[in-house]
Amino acid sequence: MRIIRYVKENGKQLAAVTNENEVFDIPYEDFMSLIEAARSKNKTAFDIIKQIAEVAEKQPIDSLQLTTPIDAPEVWAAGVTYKKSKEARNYEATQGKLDRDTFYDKVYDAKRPEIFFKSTAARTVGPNDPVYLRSDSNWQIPEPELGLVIDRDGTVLGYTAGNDMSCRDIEGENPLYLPQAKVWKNSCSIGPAILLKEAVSDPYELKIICRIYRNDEKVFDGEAQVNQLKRKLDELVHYLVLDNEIFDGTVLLTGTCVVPPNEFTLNDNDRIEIEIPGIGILQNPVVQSKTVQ
Ligand code: DO4
Ligand code: MG
Repeated sequence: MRIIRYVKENGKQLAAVTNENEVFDIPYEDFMSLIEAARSKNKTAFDIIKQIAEVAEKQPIDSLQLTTPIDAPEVWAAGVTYKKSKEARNYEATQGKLDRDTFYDKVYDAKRPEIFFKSTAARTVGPNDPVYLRSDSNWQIPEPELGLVIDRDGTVLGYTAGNDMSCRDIEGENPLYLPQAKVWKNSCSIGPAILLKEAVSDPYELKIICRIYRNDEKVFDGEAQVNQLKRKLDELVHYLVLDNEIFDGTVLLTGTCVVPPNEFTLNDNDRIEIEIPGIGILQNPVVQSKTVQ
């Protein structure tokens, strides 16, 4: 069972999706209200939804205008958590020479993971919203990642898909440019749904698939599995919350393991699909920032 939000004439409506892709409204304002209601009844969110499902009127998901499944107050991201990401970063940092060890090799093996601030609710977009390209970068890619939805204590409440849009040239020029390589308007998307933690027996079995289309032709297709992660998900959450103040509904992106070929860069009008089976397909068109009015 997964939770979505869609736009209704009178505002945003929280809803649940059955395994048959049928949607029914649930009477909570947002995802955290559902969690709080479950906690106050000593139940899981999954139990509450199952009960509502028995009597609820259902509609097909296709006709709905989806939005972010949660207004995540902050999105944080872990980096260099997969070998594939380390290799791609080494290519950037050595201008393709791969002739020396870098700080990416060090962080991949270090006890402390890389965790950085990625986005705020205002910068984060949902399904079908455009993600923007920076106007001062010529090498940009989507980073398809598993997102953990956590509460203020770091308890994992569910899983979503996320896109950590990245500028490989800016990051490769100087690691101190990381915030500029990672954070700008519409540089992060999440969705289309939150898969409840109780519905997932082993998150390491989740697959992450990324497809990129240009003029309706597929120009990239890649896939990986969360079990290729170098670290444990709990370890990433531990370092995020340690001596930090984290808010209910924060999303932690857990790093990328699907990287397009080094010669690839996103173009205006491309379309990105990030699929995590069980969560759904997060689709976003790509728009060049300077064309945005
Ligand atoms: O070191 C820079 C960021 C790495 C990252 O975003 C990732 O591995 O997903
Ligand atoms: Mg990333």
